[in-house]
Amino acid sequence: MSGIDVSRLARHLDDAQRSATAVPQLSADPAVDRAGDFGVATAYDIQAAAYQLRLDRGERGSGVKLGFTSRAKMAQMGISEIIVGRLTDQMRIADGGVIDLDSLIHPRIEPEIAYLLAEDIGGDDQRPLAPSAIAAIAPALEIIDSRYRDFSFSLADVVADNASSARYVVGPWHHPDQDLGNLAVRLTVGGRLAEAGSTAAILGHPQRALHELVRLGRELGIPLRAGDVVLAGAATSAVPFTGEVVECEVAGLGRATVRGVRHG
Ligand code: OOG
Ligand code: MG
Repeated sequence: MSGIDVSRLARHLDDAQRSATAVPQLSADPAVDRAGDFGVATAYDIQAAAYQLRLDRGERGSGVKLGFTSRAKMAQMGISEIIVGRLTDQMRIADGGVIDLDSLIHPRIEPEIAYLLAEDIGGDDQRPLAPSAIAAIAPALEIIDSRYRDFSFSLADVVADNASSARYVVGPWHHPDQDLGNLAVRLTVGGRLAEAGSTAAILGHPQRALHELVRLGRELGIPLRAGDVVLAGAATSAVPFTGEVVECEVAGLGRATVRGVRHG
């Protein structure tokens, strides 16, 4: 058994998030190293404990996100395993809304596809994902903000840090009958093209990300509920999020838009 103090590390990362202060990687902490095996299983325990702190403060779970489902993201961050993080209502920003950049450390932004779940999934139910489980699809944006210095981490570090989740924006919902298999994705910053790709970059088809999520959710005991938003993972690299208007446009689905503002 690992002697790692899960609740202490959860509070530590939660404090870093709330005070927008970067901290050293847990994997580089000699105390963590001495305490035992800081592996992915322990990291998910830390993530769950930190998520519980948010719920205890009155935030409500609003869904989950996948990380590293595209080669672009794997290559950018040097990690090649699919990970899951939790979303809450406090992280959600209205489409066209504004994000206070002073509340974040070194935010980056990336284009996403969002699914809206129509049914509870998982638990003892071993059936594969049915098409009826998806209520709607939408273009989305994710703002990630690693709590670690220099936005640099190991696999266990980023899992413990809730997969760098910070904020997300969902564009207009569409009926899920459109095939998401190979749609052009464009990320523009201040009207200029910053990244371009295809939904096919997400595990060949974003739907595969959902199947991976069902598998991982069962394995990790993360419930998926009707009404949850699922972010399938960015199709392109993330870019720094500064005080400009950023748009994610997905062919046939329209766009999600957000603006960053700094007060300090
Ligand atoms: C981790 C989160 C990865 C994605 O879409 O692949 C992610 C990170 O890049 O810091 O959100
Ligand atoms: Mg993402």
